[in-house]
Amino acid sequence: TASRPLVAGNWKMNGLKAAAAEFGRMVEGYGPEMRKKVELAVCPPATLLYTLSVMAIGSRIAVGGQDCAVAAAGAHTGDLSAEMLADAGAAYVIVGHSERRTDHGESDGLVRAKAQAVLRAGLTPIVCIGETEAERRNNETLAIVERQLAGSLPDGVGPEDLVVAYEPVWAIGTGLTPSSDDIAEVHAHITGRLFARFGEPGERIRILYGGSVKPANAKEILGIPHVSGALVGGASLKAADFLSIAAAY
Ligand code: G2H
Repeated sequence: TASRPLVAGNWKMNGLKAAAAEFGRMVEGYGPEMRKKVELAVCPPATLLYTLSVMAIGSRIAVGGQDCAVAAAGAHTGDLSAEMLADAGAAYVIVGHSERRTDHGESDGLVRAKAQAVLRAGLTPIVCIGETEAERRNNETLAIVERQLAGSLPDGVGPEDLVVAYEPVWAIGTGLTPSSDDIAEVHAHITGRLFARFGEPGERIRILYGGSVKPANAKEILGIPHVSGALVGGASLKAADFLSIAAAY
């Protein structure tokens, strides 16, 4: 439920069948004590989604997709709908990851349509936003984040419906992270915008931090006010690292 923080792994385009063994170690390591404190989710490539969702039965690690199409079905060769991801066992779908925005030119409007598709399928979108290095240098971070939020989030959502992930583009996969003060400033700003748009429930929408989260910095980052979890890329591929990040709670 939305009351616990969420640590979500984004495997990106990594993971062959053998990676299921790593997921098995995550399932084993996610014991009752950890479950009380933190929700875990893993977003593998879609080819592994069904396999992992079957392995996850009973463990309560959620699985999710990394993207989806806007339409529910039809003539869209190569695309996967949110309904298909739901059918394969997904509970979450990441939308608007910066790699999608960059590699596939996804606009805020398209990301919003995808988030709506995820909601239509009964799943929870994890909507990603974040500034580039140039935008950070020009002191545009808060303005960019505000614009992306306004354009990418569907209307009428609350803390049970949707998760926001703040991922500064320059911190993704680079080993660089903003200072804790900078993360705190952006998360407080996002919280304020969510309150302005959705009222009091908006303030309880979980806001994950993403970008080079690893066991060594998890405790500090997850302790920052208004950070209600993490979206973890590279460090989510190994069960030991992923569980050690979750253990920061
Ligand atoms: C940011 C993150 C996961 P990493 O993209 O979404 O990746 O943790 O490898 O920086």
